[in-house]
Amino acid sequence: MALKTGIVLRGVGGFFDVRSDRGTVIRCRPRGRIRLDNIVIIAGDRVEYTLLEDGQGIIENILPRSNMLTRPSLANVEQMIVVSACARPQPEITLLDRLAVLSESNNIEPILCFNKIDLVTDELPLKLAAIYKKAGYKTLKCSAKTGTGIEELRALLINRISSFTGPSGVGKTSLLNALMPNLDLVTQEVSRKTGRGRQTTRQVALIELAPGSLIADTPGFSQLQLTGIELQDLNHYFPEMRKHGEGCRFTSCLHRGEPGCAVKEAVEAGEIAQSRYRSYLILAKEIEQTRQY
Ligand SMILES: Nc1nc2c(ncn2[C@@H]2O[C@H](COP(=O)(O)OP(=O)(O)OP(=O)(O)O)[C@@H](O)[C@H]2O)c(=O)[nH]1
Ligand SMILES: [Mg+2]
Ligand SMILES: [Zn+2]
Repeated sequence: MALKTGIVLRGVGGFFDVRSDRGTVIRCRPRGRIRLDNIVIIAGDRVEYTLLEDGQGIIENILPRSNMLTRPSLANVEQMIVVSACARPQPEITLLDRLAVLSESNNIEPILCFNKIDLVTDELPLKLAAIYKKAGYKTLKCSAKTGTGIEELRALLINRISSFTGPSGVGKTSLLNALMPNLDLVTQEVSRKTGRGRQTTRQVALIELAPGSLIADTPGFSQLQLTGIELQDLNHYFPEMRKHGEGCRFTSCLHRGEPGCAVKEAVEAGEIAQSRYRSYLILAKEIEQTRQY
């Protein structure tokens, strides 16, 4: 029987919903051999399957992944929408930078999305958005509540596999609902007591926004130790350091006090934001410390 290809949208108790290349969703189970080999199938996987007469499918092979994120598991993501809230909860800058680095190091384009723009009462969140724009990222200011920026967001998602990520309560699921009002996914108010989200989304699933445009709603990636990143590579995952670092006296410059450091000069001249440089130093230290084991 001829093999067909598709993308795994979600796992459901031993079964997988696979989006065929023609756009239909086929309920599949893996061939026994796959289970015996302990191969784990995750959302985003491109698979080959055979179609049975009853309309269900058997997954025969998993095609090589271009990348894989863990906790939650997600494969073949092309861009990461890093969502933060302008308020409720307050933006966590180091976390944003960490998520941006995590995407860049996995060859995923980060897009910095500042949601809840309707709650803005002072300039701080807007300044924050400007910092990321200047650093070289695509940025977006939006409100899932009023609809501001939603069409702009939609345009960025066309024909790509994207994932929402960011802390609990920033409005990832709400943005998906705003993009697709028929979806009606569950969201929950941020706790008044702690000011934090309630970890409402617990599973990762890919949702089809339009033919060929898939988006994952996630509970946020919790495994955020930057495992697998070498200290000397870290600065390449900060676009503005990549750029300014070309002017450093030493090609191996880590921008931590070496003489003739163009990055340090750019920080002092206000060309690179202090907060970004601080995050770089924090993450660099973390990598050094984990390496000592
Ligand atoms: N004012 C305002 N509230 C928003 C906006 N977007 C989301 N919210 C509210 O923020 C709360 C949390 O939204 P969710 O969409 O559940 O957040 P989430 O990021 O999916 O959270 P987790 O699933 O826990 O990771 C809900 O009460 C939403 O109604 C917005 O643009 N403006
Ligand atoms: Mg959610
Ligand atoms: Zn330098």
